[in-house]
Amino acid sequence: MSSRRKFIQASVLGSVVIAGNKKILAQSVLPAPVIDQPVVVSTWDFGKTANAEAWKILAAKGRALDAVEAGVKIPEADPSNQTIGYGGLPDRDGHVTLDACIMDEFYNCGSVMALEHITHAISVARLVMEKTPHIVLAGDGALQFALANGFKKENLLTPASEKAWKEWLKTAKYEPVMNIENKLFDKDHDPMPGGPNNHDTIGMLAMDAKGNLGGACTTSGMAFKMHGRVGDSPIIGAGLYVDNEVGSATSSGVGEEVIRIVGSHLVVELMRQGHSPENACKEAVQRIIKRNPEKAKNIQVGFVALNKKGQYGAYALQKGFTISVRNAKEDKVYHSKSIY
Ligand code: SD4
Repeated sequence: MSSRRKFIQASVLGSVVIAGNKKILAQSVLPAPVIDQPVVVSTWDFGKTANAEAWKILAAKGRALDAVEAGVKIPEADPSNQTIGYGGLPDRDGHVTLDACIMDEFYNCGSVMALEHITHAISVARLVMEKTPHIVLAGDGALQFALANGFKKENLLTPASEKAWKEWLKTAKYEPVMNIENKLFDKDHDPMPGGPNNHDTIGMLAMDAKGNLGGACTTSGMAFKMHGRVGDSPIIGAGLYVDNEVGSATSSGVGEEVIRIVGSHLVVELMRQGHSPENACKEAVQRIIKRNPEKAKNIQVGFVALNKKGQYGAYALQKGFTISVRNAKEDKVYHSKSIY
């Protein structure tokens, strides 16, 4: 509990002693967290199936942290998703390297960077959080840790991703293709059937029945990146941030631009100042534009945020960013607003 909260609660208690009236206590305490209102939000339309898995835990009054881990494991194991986990597109040297992080309601967090050969990077990140005195393990050290904890070494490069890499090698031009309108989405911003599968990272935020928050983020990162490149997704504060007093945020898109502004932490701090989740995401996106307006026109970055009242919102640089939402009332994919 923060010292400010302790102070407020102590003050409230003091006023009860002075007033001797229980009614005053009921009117004066901080608003109670929303209870029995679990919700999960995640990046992109494939977040819908991930949300369904998370929802099983949330609906059974489970913990947000467990829900987000279970949720993002779905796309991690899906070979048709070429930007997350098994079947992710490799780096320019042909290695599939994964980035992931997870954060709970107590500021506990864990992360793996440039992890190879393990599908469920998110579960390794959780073990880093729970079993080590550290927050981040990278590369070979992360793999060693995973193997020592019972994970099995796998080949994550599927024939489809290997084929795409060999095709890329013909030109070897590093030009990230983002989910920009007219490239992957039709005029109504719906994913084009049979279109190239270039969805990004899954970032997932949940609030459980107790009103506690948890978040997870996992990706194979930018396709054909330099070997060893790490994006925003496993960096606490950049690709994901959870503050159980305020809210949570996560991102998808060009990680370098998100790291520069410590994007997810920025979104949470803006919510602390009173911005709605959508406005907070918009401000963060505008910060990216301010730094380099020309560059911002040609890349995609999207943020999604969830506050302590269970309100969610999103904003992106480009059209085409979608978020998936599941709660007791809805199971939907929404198109995010965007600047361009
Ligand atoms: C990254 N934000 O590695 C992530 C994922 C991504 O295309 O952009 N994938 O920068």
